[in-house]
Amino acid sequence: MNNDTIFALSSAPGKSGVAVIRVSGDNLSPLFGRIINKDKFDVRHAYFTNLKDDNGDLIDQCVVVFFKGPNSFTGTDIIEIYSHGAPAVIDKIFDFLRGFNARIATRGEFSRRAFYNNKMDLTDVDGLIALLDAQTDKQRQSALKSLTGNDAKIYTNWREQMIEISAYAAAILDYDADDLPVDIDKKIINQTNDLLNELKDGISGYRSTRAIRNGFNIALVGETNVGKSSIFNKLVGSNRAIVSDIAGTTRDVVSTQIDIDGYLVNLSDTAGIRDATDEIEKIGIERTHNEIENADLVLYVYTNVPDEIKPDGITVINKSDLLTDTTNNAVIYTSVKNNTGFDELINAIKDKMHELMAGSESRIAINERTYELLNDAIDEMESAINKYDGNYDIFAEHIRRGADAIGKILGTITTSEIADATFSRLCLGK
Ligand SMILES: Nc1nc2c(ncn2[C@@H]2O[C@H](COP(=O)(O)OP(=O)(O)OP(=O)(O)O)[C@@H](O)[C@H]2O)c(=O)[nH]1
Ligand SMILES: [Mg+2]
Repeated sequence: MNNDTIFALSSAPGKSGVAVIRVSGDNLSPLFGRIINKDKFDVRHAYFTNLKDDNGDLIDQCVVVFFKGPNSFTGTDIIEIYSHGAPAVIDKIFDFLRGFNARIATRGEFSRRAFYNNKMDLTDVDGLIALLDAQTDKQRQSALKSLTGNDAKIYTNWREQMIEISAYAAAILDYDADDLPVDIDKKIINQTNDLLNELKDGISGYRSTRAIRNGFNIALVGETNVGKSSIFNKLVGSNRAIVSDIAGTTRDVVSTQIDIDGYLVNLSDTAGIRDATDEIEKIGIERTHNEIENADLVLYVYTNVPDEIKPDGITVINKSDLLTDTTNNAVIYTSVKNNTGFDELINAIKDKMHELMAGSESRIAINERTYELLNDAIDEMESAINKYDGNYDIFAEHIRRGADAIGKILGTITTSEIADATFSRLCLGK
């Protein structure tokens, strides 16, 4: 691994009180000595310095810290420079660093170094990506769990068990029964079954993890003019969607993100469903149907209690100010006009979200990448068990392939495409 000297702005670009510039490389002691103008210094110690260019002109007053590899984020030497957060200062410091043969880092290059220097595995990187994107508290918690190695521990344990099982299976082929533990074949099959159940349990949290990471999709659906857009605006807290008494006002999906109870929610207002003759409205209604399919939760809006209440989703009876009977417990009555029923509606949404999340306090956080690989591992283990006919050769091969799939999740077994795809999702300076 070539650890040439790279640098990047680690804080957000633009004007700020303090900017953080990170430098990574194999031997940064001379550079650090030059920055603080001292031959000897302590690691992990904050030094105040008047940073000067080669002409002796002051660049900025900075605080700098030296982290000696391998005890650093990347495993290489790292210098952190805290300067004033002005674009002109940052540019000048970048120029200064270029003078020391350093180059600007590519996207995700710091984390890539951490990965190749065994400071992070790919599940940690997934966690870091998710943490940097976290908008809500639940997202922060879930990401931190991955980032701090919770997932890696579980995957590593699964992989080790698979390697052990395949090693035993191979031993059955190679050794006399007398030399092997009693009932070894039964034990292998039992352990494989137990492990398979654990993996299935882990993957079952995917839907909720996805909902936490990407947001919970909630769609407002119903006939025209029942007040979907009015409810949408009420929940969002601003007049995002057009409201009018003309049926068929909303013709396209209007979506926005809101925070309900710490969960990120992608709320969509849709075109009212009716037998439209207008071409554009027809397309809008088609989109409504797509939105229902993608939704984790549908709010069905009416102005009267329907004959049939859909068991999934929440049934909302809006314009309750026009009703005399508002006593049906299976529905939520709202009135945008009188501003009533919205606490009940929000509570019902929270309950539904918690229902969906229940049992999903899954042990691992799963994203699209890990979901596919975990599925591969499950398929291989199922094949191993289903195709087992006393022949351990094929059995062991399936388990080995399962272990490889888990190895790919961790990045222990890695193709550069997997790593590249992961790191390119990070920003500069990470
Ligand atoms: N009385 C009463 N009128 C309401 C209420 N909510 C909405 N309205 C009115 O009903 C009309 C339709 O509201 P919208 O929010 O545009 O209805 P929509 O379901 O989005 O309609 P489409 O986009 O055409 O499908 C508007 O004139 C609103 O002011 C309510 O709670 N009570
Ligand atoms: Mg509308």
